[in-house]
This record gives sequence, C-alpha cells and structure tokens, in this order.
Amino acid sequence: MNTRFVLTVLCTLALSACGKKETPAPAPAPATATAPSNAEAKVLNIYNWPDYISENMVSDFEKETGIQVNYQTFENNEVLQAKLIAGNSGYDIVVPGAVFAQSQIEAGLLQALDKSKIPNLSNLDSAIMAKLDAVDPGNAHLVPWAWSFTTVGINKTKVAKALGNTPMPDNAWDLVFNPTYTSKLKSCGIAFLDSPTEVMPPALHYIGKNAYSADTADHKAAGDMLALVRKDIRLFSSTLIDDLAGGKACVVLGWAGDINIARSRAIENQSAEEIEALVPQTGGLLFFDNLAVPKDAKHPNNAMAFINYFLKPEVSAALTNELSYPTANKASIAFVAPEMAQNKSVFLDEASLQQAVSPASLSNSTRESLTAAYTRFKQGK
Ligand code: SPD
Repeated sequence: MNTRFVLTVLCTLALSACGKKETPAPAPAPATATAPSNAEAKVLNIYNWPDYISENMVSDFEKETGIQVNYQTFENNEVLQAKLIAGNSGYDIVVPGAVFAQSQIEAGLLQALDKSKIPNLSNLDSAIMAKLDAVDPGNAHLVPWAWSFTTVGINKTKVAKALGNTPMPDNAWDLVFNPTYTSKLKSCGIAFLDSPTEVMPPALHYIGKNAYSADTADHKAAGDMLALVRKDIRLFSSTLIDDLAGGKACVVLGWAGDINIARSRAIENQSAEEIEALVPQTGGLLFFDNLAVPKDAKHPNNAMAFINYFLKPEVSAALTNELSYPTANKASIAFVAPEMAQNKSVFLDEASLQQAVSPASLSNSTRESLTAAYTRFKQGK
C-alpha cells in the first residue's frame, strides 16, 4: 500500500498555500418539529459526489445510530461551491475537493469540527494530517475522504480498432488532446468531464504549463490547444462511468477511480470489452476530496457521528474495495483487498507518483478565468 501517494498529494497542497440510492439534489430534509429543543433531530443531510460511497455505509450507519440519512449528490466542485456561497444549503456534510476547500475555509463557509466527538480521527495517518495542516490549520475543518487522479480511460478493443495502423501514443494525454489521435477516435466517442476545473488543469499540463497556473495567457494557450480537438469531442458528461461501460464513449478524460468502476462493471456484466485507466507517463493529476461541515449545518453532532463512523477501519476499506478510491485511513490498510492494493491505477507506483501533478488551491479569479476559457472551448468559439 503506497502511503507516499497520499503524502505527495498533501505535500504539494501544503506548498501551494475525498448502498443507499443516490439522488441528485432537491432540498434536503429539515429538522423535524418533534425534536427536543436542546437536541438535534435524528437526521443527517449528506451532499457527496456520485458513485463515491460504499453500498452499505449509509444503511449500516443508520442502524447503528438511529440517525436517518438523506444522501444527495453533486457533479462537480463548482456546483458545491455555489451552494455553499448561497448559504442555507441544508446540508450537514459536504465533500469539497482540496483545490476548492482552502478558499472555502478562508471564506468562513465551513465550521470547525468537534474533535471530541470523533475519536476515530486517531486512525488517520498522522503524517498525512500534518501535511494537510498547511491547507487547514490545526486540521480544524477537513477529514480526508478519498483521492485518485484525473487521467485518460479507454475501451481497449474499440480504441485499437479506431486507431487502426496508428500505434498507441507514448503519452496517454495525446488520446484526448492531439488531433492526430482524436480525429480517429471520434468515431467511437470521446467524452470529457464537464467542468472547467477538471478539464483546464490537464490541458495546461499537456501544453507544458503549470496545471494550476493563475496566468490568463496560459489559460488562453490551453484554450487554443483545446480548440483544435473540439470538433472531435462527442460528450461533456457527468456520467462517464455509464458512458464508458455502456459504449457511448471509447475514450474519456475522467477520474481513475471512476474509470476503474466502469472496468469492474464491464467485468461484472461479462462484457468482452476491456476498460483501462491509463497512467500517463507525463503524469496524471492527483486530487483529494474531504469531508466538511457547512457553517450553517443544522445537525453538526450527527455529522461528527458520521465522520467517526466512516473512520472505522473496515468502513473506510469498504470504500476502497468497492469503488477503487483509496482513503487516508491508515488503520484501513489491513482491510484493503489485495487486488485493489496491487492495481497500479488505484495505488500509483513510485515512478508514476514522481510524475504525477499534485493539486493546488485555485483563487476565485483564477477559477473565473479558467471558466471563461473552458466555456469558449465548449461552445466552440
Ligand atoms: N465518483 C466520483 C468521484 C469524485 C471525485 N472527485 C474528483 C475531484 C477532482 N478534482
């Protein structure tokens, strides 16, 4: 198990300053009128990414605590950011990516955790938490949920057929950013994540710029490169698992964890198609998502109870084993399945880790500029 994977992600962050049916987000449930005035209702409203929780985590937590969980999902950091800024979201737990979390803490959008109610914090890797301290001083607001890296995923059979006599490139990013390849692969379908802060950093990295550059000239240069492949992109999608496993796309710019979920689904369905999360020689883009409690959460104590439950070793390990996403729970390592621990697109080896790009916090103005460049790209302007 590669603890350095986690450490590298968090080191660089520090220098630059994660069963129940999932539903997209209507308004979460309010506290019931029957709750005692000095206690929280037995309700917890969670807002997480899709396909990012083990099958039984919510129902087992409900059985153990009697707290009823309303579990809703968001598709990208921009959607969560807008909810937090608007306030009164109704959520008690949210899961921001590290590139957004620091500015959310600084803006007072997240409340400090009550660590006295989370004894299982001791299961977290102390070296990792020491690094996270630079992003979240005192580890006051964030508990790591899971991480992975943004990369290129392929349906191997379809890609080989579409490329014909053209060999696979040495640089996996060529498959989504180089017209020589995209012009051939468009026949079986290229899909990108639909978010400025997911697409622009890999594009910047591909053209040799800092993936988290604040320079608008760099954003324009990445936009110029993207314009050359725009006509070959079939989908901008928040359902890449289904797109890849179901055959709408043969190549995706997406998250390694989700690409591995698509791979598992294809295997479960006894499909002849082999799906693979590639590990780019020039580096994938590491990301790290974290549990946090909004400033105005109505059920903070229930939130602490859930965080403590998640930090049980077997509970964290189930997330990794079912969804191909590692966690920062050191005590969970003993429960991670060997086939997951040995999968080099789940836990990167040393060489890939050295090449990988670590996340950095994005300021509001940088996000605005990235959004403008992304929108021009998507609209084909
Ligand atoms: N299955 C959903 C996984 C969510 C991953 N979060 C990605 C954040 C990358 N910036």
